Amino acid sequence: MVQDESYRNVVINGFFIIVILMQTFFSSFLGVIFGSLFGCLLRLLPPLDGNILILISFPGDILMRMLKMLILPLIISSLISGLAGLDAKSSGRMGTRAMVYYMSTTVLAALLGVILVLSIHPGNPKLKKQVSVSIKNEEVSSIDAFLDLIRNLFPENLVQACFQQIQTVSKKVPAPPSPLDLIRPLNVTGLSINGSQSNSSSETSVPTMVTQKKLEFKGGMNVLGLIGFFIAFGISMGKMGEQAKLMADFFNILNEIIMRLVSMIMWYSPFGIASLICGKIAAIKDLETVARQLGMYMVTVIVGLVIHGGMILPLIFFSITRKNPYKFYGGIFQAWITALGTASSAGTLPVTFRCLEENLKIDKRVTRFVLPIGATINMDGTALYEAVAAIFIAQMNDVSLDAGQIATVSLTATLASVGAASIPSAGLVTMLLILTAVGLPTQDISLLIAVDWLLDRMRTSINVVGDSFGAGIIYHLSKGELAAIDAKHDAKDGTDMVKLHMMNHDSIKKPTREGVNTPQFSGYASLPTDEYEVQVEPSLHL
Ligand code: 7O9
Repeated sequence: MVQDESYRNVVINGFFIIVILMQTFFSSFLGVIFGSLFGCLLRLLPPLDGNILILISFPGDILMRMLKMLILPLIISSLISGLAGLDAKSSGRMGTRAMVYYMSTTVLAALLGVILVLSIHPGNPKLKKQVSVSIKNEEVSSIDAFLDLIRNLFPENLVQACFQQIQTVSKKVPAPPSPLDLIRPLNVTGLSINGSQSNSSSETSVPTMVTQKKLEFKGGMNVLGLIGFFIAFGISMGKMGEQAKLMADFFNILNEIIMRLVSMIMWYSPFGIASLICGKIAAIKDLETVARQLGMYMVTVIVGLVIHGGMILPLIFFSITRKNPYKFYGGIFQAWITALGTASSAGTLPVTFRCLEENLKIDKRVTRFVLPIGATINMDGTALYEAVAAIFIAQMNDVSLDAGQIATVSLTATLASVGAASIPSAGLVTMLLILTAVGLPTQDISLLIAVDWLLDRMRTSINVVGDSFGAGIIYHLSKGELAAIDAKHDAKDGTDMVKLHMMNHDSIKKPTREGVNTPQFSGYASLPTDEYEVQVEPSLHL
């Protein structure tokens, strides 16, 4: 009978997944169609456009808010419960595998971008003369960005880290007159506090400008700090074993609750995604001019993203797991569309979790550990995009880069994509860092802003695909270790058993007289059978 029930649940789950998938697909399609229609209408009725656009994208805005609302409890509960379910050795190995995968795929993406932009050569110096927009040319220093990243890794206040990060801000200010100037009013060379020199003349009374650096808090979650702390927390908990079981149960249940909320949001998401896509397409102005000026640049980025996401990543996945990567794509389709709609891999994270755990049945210990880290540091699409953008700007300025500079672009694009989430106002700052590293004019970034809304969506979808394939590969490579941990726990546990019927790796199904039955400390998700016994120790004195 239990078997029948399990079978029925599998069918019902499968049915829901297919319904939501179809809804998502059709709603994105409708979003494009209606977006184009509204776009045409708005061009005919210009005075109304601001309000109408806000109304069109309002349901999408609500979807974004709901998804972002879940990020904090989701990453906290998933990192802690994921790591607590592993031993130190396996989490170390899994972490190393994740890092190797993240770094190698990101470097490959940046190199692919460089190869494509050099062979397609979309940049034409004539284009630059046609477009002349200017933005504030801010100064960024790579050493400051790097030190900020490390500072952010160690937040001084965890509550503040949920909504603020630290950033070094440089300002040019007139130097205060030194006592020496008063005594000896001669030509002097002012030395700024960061070591650069600037000329001053007290005779012409032009004040010496010095660069002042200050640490300021900027809005935005300090993801790196939170992730670092909760990884340490989870590992310590894992080491404590049975003593920390109460905490492990707490975070397991918290994670389960959040995943249920995600399932509820999924029913609304087709509507929200349609609205987001529709709003963006309706807002397009002057498509023709932009397409003429930046068409080849967009083609280069999109071809790169398609090759990376459609060929390179599937090939890596196939060569390691020997499984069909396109079937895997079917499982993560919803996450892919959500990334296209939201242009945020962090916002898509709840959906990515659901796709990998529910559709593809990847062990929860793997997804919970690697997905939050992947969403923060693994951005293949961003690395490819930034490499193409930097070399495109060089081509527009008629600057030919030598091999060393091209290597620098590839390296800085890789590093910038890794650090993007930890740098406030990332998009602009990371591009500035790359351009400064090879001495290109930074104000030209403004030329690319016109099409950034589209390319951001596309690169985000590849970022999410990269994280998902990574989780699939790491799961495949870690199966042995996970099974060993399960076996160890099974052997160690006591003889009093409470039989739980767990379906499809769902950890909490039925309340018992003792309260809610939580999953076993670890290993509940990797068991292959639909029904199995979970040992709950009655002698837990906590
Ligand atoms: C793209 F892990 C989480 F969920 F906690 C997490 C939370 C926030 C992870 C990352 C972030 C975050 O803030 N990320 C971030 C990413 C911040 C600023 C810029 C970027 C870069 O974004 C990509 C891009 O612009 O290329 C892309 N839009 O993957 O979201």
